[in-house]
Amino acid sequence: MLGATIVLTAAIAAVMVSIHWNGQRASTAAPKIDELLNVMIVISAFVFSLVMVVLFYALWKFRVKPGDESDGEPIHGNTRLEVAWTVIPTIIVLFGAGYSWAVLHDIEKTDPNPLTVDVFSQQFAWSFGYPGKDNAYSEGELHVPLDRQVHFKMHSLDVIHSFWVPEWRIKKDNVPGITTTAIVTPDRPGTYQLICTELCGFGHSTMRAKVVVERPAEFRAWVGGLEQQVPPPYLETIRQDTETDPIPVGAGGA
Ligand SMILES: [Cu+2]
Repeated sequence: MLGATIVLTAAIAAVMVSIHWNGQRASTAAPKIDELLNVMIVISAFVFSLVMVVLFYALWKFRVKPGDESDGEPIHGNTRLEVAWTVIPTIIVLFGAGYSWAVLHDIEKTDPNPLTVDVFSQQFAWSFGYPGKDNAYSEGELHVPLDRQVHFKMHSLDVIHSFWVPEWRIKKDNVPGITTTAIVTPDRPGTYQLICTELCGFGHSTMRAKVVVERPAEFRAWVGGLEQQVPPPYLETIRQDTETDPIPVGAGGA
């Protein structure tokens, strides 16, 4: 049975691991998260295979013979089996928790010179505030510099939304009344899509924004060309929620 379980695990895991579930990798966290996902896929494939093999073995081996109307044997527990099916899953879950914690700790390490960008979410749109006295502001389009850690400060103006750029692998809820932070270091230039992944109302599926990762000089020029400023009620949201970064774009080497 162990042989069949291992063969089935290998077959399922080979297919599942070869699929690129979240597209290209475009942040420093992406390879670490993919590795974590692959390990979890192998563990899940093993558990699934074990259950299937035991199930089908039992169906085949203990199938009632035609004409057999007798009762099954009375069974009153099996201590060894019960200890095993408690201890082994506990070890698997604790391993998964420890490994996930280590990856999270690693990808959320703060760089000495991060850029802070405010993210405003509302039904059904995204807008962004960039650091500096003028609070440059963009709607529906987010630009960030390449190879610099960005701290996204999330502010929801109504219900819970969720910030997700699949290629960065990072996902973070935007919760009204509090500020949540997502830490991302984009390491691949290009255009991506920011997607809301929290069912937030009628227009949820259309709640997207364009994301552009570009060289620092291009980023500075783009922010410099923004004409809008963060609307005062939004600034109030930031003040109520938490701090904002007073350092202008460019001053910190963006
Ligand atoms: Cu939504």
